[in-house]
Amino acid sequence: MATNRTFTMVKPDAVADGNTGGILQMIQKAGFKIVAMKQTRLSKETAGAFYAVHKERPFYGELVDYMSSGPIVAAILEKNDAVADFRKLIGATDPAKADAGTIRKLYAKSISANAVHGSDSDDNARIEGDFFFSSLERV
Ligand code: IDP
Ligand code: MG
Repeated sequence: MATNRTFTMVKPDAVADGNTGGILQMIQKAGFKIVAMKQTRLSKETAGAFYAVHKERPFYGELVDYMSSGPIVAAILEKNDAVADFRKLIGATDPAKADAGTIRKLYAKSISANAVHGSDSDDNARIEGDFFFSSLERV
């Protein structure tokens, strides 16, 4: 089914390295419109809540520490087939397995510090967008 919104974050390593602009340019050139965007910083508590679905995974503690280690840029994106097309644009979780031309191939450092987040379903895109943005913060 064609759906039109997804949620992304530029993760702390990519923001710290000055890659926010390059990543946003790739996103816009791929045809995604920015519906909402802000730079903010997650606490351990908010990072833990955002990634609660991964609570039982062995890397959860590392993930929470990493995602609260510095500023992130959060955004809601709009495009036909937004969730699936954005997953294609970012590439595999592990940058060593990401296709050439994907954001993670270009900017990710490791399977943990992998430059960007992308929602994995329409339901999660809505939940994740609502986690960061009020209706007043969207166009
Ligand atoms: P995704 O971001 O490609 O959807 P998920 O499996 O949902 O990947 O994992 C969420 C995040 O957790 C990843 O983006 C990455 O930052 C981190 N992560 C995933 N697998 C590992 C791992 O094996 N070691 C360390 N961190 C991981
Ligand atoms: Mg995921």
